[in-house]
Amino acid sequence: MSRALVVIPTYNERENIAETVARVRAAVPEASVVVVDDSSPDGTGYVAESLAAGDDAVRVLHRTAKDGLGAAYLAAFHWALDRGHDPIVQMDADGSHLPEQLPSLLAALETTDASGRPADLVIGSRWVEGGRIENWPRRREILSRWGSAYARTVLRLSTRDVTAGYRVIRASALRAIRLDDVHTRGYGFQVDMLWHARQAGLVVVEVPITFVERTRGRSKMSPMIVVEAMLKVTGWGIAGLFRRSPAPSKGFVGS
Ligand SMILES: Nc1nc2c(ncn2[C@@H]2O[C@H](COP(=O)(O)OP(=O)(O)OP(=O)(O)O)[C@@H](O)[C@H]2O)c(=O)[nH]1
Ligand SMILES: [Mg+2]
Repeated sequence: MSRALVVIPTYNERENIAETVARVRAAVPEASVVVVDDSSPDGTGYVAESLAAGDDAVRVLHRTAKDGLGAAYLAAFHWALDRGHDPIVQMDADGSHLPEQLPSLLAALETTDASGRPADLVIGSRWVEGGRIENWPRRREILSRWGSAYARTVLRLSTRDVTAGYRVIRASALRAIRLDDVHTRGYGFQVDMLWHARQAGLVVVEVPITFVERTRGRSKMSPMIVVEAMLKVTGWGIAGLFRRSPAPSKGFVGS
């Protein structure tokens, strides 16, 4: 039987991982959890193992070195598909994505677009009506909004929040996306997935979330990660001009 799987990538999240996993288990007890840890020097992997030891629904994937968020997710996606999980949830470990909002994201998979097709991919969105951010400096908000607008325009996406990391995706949609073609390892991975979703003609729905900036642990965001994402988006946009691609999927906002 298929079972929802919540994937939580971690790098140095020792102070956050136990609370995040506990809140996920409480909010969606029917879902399994996998923590994907890149041998965090702070011992996050050991903390995750102790959580797994006390709960059959929690597993840990240990990777040998820090290899980026995208690489961690791709490994977890293959792992999830091999085990028949459906749907698959992407969630940060640092408390930014509220586990309590996951039931509404999962429910939004059932919303249909104008032609009656159910959603393949649900985005927990900061930039649709009802979306909120807590504790972000103004310049961080401007950078994120501007980055989303740039990628949306260049890639002709209809999604408002293209870098959002809180997502639910059907197993069938992961199979429809050629994961071997997704090469972005850093922050641009989320945009890369949307770009592939668009090319696969998937139905994308956005649900407003409240995003809470981390209060513990350190961000892994860096100027280099932003630059990598911008350059990649520009490259995909130029490549897209020379390729016939399907009409933009009509993104819509669920309740
Ligand atoms: N496995 C793995 N996880 C990572 C890696 N880089 C980041 N993460 C995790 O991915 C999630 C998002 O990373 P953050 O550092 O919070 O990035 P962010 O949300 O863009 O930045 P902040 O808003 O400043 O927190 C967190 O759970 C991180 O621990 C990585 O290389 N490998
Ligand atoms: Mg974060």
